Amino acid sequence: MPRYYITTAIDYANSNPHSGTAYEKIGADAIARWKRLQGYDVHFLMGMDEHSMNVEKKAVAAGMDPEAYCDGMEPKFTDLWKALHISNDDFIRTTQKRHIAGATEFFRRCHAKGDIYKAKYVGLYCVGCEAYLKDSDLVDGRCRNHNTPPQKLEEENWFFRLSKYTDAVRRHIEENPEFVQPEIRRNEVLNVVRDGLEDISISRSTFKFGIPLPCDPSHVMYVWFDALINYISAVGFPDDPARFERLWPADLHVIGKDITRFHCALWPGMLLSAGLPLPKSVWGHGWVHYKGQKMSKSTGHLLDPWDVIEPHGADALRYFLLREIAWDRDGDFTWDSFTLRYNADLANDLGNLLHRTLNMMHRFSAGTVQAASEPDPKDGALAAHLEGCFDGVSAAMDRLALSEALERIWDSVRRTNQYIEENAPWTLNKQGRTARVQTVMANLATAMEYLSVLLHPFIPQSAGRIREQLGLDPAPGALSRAFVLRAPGGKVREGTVLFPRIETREPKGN
Ligand code: ME8
Repeated sequence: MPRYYITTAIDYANSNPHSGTAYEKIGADAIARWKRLQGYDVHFLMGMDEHSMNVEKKAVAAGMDPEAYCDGMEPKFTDLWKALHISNDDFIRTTQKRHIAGATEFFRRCHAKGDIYKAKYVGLYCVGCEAYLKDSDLVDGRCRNHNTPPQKLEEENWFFRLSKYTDAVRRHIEENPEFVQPEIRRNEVLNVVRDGLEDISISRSTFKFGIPLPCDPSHVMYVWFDALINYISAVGFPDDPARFERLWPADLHVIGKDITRFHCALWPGMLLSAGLPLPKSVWGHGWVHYKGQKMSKSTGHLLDPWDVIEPHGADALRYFLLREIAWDRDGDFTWDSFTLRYNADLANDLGNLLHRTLNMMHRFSAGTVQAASEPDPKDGALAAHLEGCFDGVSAAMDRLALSEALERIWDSVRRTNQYIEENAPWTLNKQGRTARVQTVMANLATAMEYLSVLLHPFIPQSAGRIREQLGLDPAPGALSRAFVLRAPGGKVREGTVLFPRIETREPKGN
């Protein structure tokens, strides 16, 4: 079985996850689930990034030891990921032994290669970015990403000779178009790399919460140098070479657009220095805005995912974010657009389709799938449409066009509703055309099953409920293009409402 190793960014432990960080995990989950359906042996990694100045600050303010503070933060992430049905296989924390061992060994290799040296550095540091800023990163003297003034830092630090890898990284990006995606991110990174990469300070002596450098334990490792290594320390580097060999290089790092440079310039430079292969692909997704404004941890303008999940279910949030915000660009969450999409797509198109199908199965077909003994060209047209949908979804998923894949599926949901209208089983029933009614019902039950498999990566819980109501195992069936009519005899259940219609209801205090 071919393997597929997918990762997301590991979130800073200093604040709760929000709908932007959740969007990333949901998108990666849809990809992981799709790959599993395709038969890949998927390994899906997520985690928490702990050795940051902001984490230490928060812990000190709370009068806590930073690691104990992080222990308390872990469930804020893992509980949410569970509630969202994120199917990660592993969750790494950068304070874990396996990671510390990996980061220490990695550092040693770069040091042995002659790529680490000590020097004095004076620069403007943004704690939000955990990075020194260049003039081009500033707008009116403030960080472009965080709108906060940077701190002037003067330190004698250990540096990583990233400049040495400028040409190799540039060539790699130029020669491997899939390495940085989407195109807009690739162009941004290429501009940065073509300007020349500068050596980067990778240690701190002013702060203690971090991994001590093996060559100088009075310094701790810079949080980005430390954090990027999670992708390999989680899969056996350096202590389990067989596992590492099997899983590395990763097939896909899913990250937000603000951290593409770290993943596509620094990380490849680090890996080249350590003599390790580069990941196959990095996808820098866009931003989720909230009510037209960028979400911000510092101002608290955030959409709390629980405000959607608690009243409306995880799939409502998953569906909205994946459908409304194309995976390669920014998009906005407003309560009005959420309500519109939920009612139109989930409650009306999909919920009604299931409800009508099950209702008619009970009224006209004794709740059982009967033989399709009176076929009609309309059935072939529906089957052809669904098989076309399969091709469209597969092609979109190959390009990681998640929203487009959903668009294709909904096209088929509506087409299946249209099949009901054009066959009008209630009229056929009145006319006593039992064989034809049962044929239509068999086609409908098959279409719903077919759609449930395609829906699984995006709305896994609802796809499972659809299958249960159809009398099937809730786990998704095999992914197969062929529309093969269900064998007679299967029983369906009474329909329950999958997505009750909602009124716009913005939670108080938002
Ligand atoms: O950057 N919309 O952690 P983080 C979409 N620890 N994505 C968003 C977003 C938004 N509004 N806000 C944040 C870090 N993200 C580092 C990563 S990886 C080795 C280290 C994304 O908690 C962001 O781009 O600030 C990043 O990919 C992820 O959420 C975690 O952000």
